[in-house]
Amino acid sequence: MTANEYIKVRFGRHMDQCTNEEIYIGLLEYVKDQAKNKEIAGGKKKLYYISAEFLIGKLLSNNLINLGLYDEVKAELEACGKSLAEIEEIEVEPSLGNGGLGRLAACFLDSIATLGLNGDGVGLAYHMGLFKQVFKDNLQTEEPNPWMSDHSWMTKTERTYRVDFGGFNVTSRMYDIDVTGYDSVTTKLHLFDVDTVDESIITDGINFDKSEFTKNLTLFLYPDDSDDNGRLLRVYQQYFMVSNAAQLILDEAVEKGSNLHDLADYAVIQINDTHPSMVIPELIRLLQIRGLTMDEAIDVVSKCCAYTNHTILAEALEKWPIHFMMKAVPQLMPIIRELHNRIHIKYNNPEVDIIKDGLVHMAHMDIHYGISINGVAALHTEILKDTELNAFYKLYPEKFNNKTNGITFRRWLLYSNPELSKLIEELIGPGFKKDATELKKLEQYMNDDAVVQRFLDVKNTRKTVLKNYLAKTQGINIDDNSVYDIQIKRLHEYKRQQMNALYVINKYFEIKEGKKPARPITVIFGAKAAPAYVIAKDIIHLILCLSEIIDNDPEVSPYLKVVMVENYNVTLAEKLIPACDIHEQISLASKEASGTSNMKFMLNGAVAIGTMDGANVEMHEFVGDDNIFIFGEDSDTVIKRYADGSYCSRDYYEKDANLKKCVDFIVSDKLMEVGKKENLERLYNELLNKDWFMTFPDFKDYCETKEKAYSAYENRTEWGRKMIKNIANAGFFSSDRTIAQYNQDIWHL
Ligand code: 26Q
Repeated sequence: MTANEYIKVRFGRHMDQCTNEEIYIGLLEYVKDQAKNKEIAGGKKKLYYISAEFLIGKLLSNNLINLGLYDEVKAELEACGKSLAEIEEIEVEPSLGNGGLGRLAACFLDSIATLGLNGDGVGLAYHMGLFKQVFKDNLQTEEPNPWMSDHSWMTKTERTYRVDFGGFNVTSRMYDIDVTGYDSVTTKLHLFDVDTVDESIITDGINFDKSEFTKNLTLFLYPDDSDDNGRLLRVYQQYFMVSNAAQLILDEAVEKGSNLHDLADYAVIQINDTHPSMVIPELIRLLQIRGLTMDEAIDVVSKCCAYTNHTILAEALEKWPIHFMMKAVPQLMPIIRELHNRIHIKYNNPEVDIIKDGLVHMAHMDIHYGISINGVAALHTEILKDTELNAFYKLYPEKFNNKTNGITFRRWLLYSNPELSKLIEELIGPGFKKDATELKKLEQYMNDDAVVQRFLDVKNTRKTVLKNYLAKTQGINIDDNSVYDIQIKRLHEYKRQQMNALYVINKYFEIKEGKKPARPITVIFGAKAAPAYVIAKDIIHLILCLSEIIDNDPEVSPYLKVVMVENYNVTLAEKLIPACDIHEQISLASKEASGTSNMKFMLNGAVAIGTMDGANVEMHEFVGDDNIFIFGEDSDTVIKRYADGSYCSRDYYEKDANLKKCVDFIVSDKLMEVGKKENLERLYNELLNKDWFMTFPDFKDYCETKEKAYSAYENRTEWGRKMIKNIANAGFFSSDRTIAQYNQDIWHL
């Protein structure tokens, strides 16, 4: 049955007689039906990828592509005067993640299904997801972001579990989303929820009544990227997630014939950062209830669990106070104490203890009682081994391994950039869609100027698409003849959006002084700040103020524009990335575990300006000095500087007149006209007295390197060659490669 026929049966009317809403609902149900008919991945052993976040993005087009229905449905729509793009606008993007970690989990599910592996995702069905960002008076405000409706990708299942907390219990229900592999089998994303969640307890913005956990358990995703505010609710959420996961895992294993002593033959669990770490004591607890001794249960669980670390920021490594645990999940504490005691006696080394100073160190538990610990880029894994987790590396060198992150090319090339996909296919055939390393064949065209021009043309097309999209959706007007310089990621000091803002100020002064750029520059930011992260919100404020000042200055605005897109999310990323010329990957070396937007930009023919951090290091290795703009101090220098405590931002400020001028501008009269004194002064003082992420030492090099990049951009053909070099070498960063490595080294499915 075609989509059109399906819709006719469903609504009694032909597609061209239906509203866009009806067509969307019809297509959603059609696709769900088609997915149901696909083979489900099978096998004795199953992977459970447990994650507090799955930033899946919109699913309609993604599923149509993966099911091989995209062209057909697009044509059917066009035949009745509709475009898939307008139907897609009806779909609401679920915001079930903060950023990189959540989007990675979504890319991984796509690759697991595509590679035909028997693996499911397990997480939570947050009703409001992460907050929706709204700008008011140049400040970020937060609003709830509901996404569930009667017609959604989630299907209610009959599976329910009882989850016990200190003093009360809840009944959960499992909802499933089909994960369609590309021309392959399907797997599942299981999201757990409770029926008692009450959306009416939200008061203003994203504030809500914190007193009744039965009402707020899955209401919101904890809106925090690596700033640990240690909230009790998060412990409740995490336990709810892992208790459901553990019950599901044991039930499915038993259904397949496990006697539970052999659980490791039936299940392997990937713990996505420490958020699901309580699955270890919970499984031990449940196995004891089902008849195993403590010794046996610990032994079984220790063979099933693997942990991925996504950060080296010490403040983001979860450590829960014992009194939190005693309140929320008292039944786990005796088990955690037992796990701790065994380690304490065995190693007699406080550095590797699980319980210290009244805190439970979740990562320590994962490392002692798991089969694997992996970092997410080569440099990151080396830093974990050498410094952050060195004491553990000495105990278990064989457990440590690297799995450099990847992205799904289905969403980030085939769907987001059909023009580029088409050009690539014309040049090297369709093989790259299944084997990303085939992109390497594009290098043969680097000296063919006519082909190079076609890559430049595709970029121009996408720049115009973005221009129109921003005009339509956000009322922002940009010049598609300008160079698009883009930084999109969570707002965090270590990612250094503030350094990019200082560069904007530097450029503003240059233009004022008569030094005009060869071509207008559009600097685009997209970032949400955690609501409680004061300085991050001040940085957003600075960027929005700069945008206003420059827009209203006729001397500067023809040459420079600053844009901060509102409510940056997956849907916006899909528009921004294909249109980008230069992408900013400017974290302080050693701080960004990997980064994944860097890979998406590379694949779409943008050139990076970046530090030797995270996966940038590997990108640089692939493309060489001529095709990426590297600057700044390296991670060894930075790590040493932290160790000896020698950094003093004020020294740099006083010695570098240009830097001083840019920093002082933050608290100038000009800024105060459009901004808030309190916010701007706080940011200024933070930079001057602390600058914990060392923007000042890198600032001069950053400015000079940006000038080099802008000037290289003017040699259009040479730039086109750089674009091709980047696209041709992006194959390694396919999540299909990453997942194949997880399977080979850890999961053994
Ligand atoms: C921790 C404690 C309490 C509350 C919240 C949190 C919390 C929430 C989200 C801690 C961390 C996160 C998210 C981290 C994250 O997204 N890390 C990113 O992971 C990507 C995928 O591996 C990497 O590419 C990025 O470098 C890394 O920053």
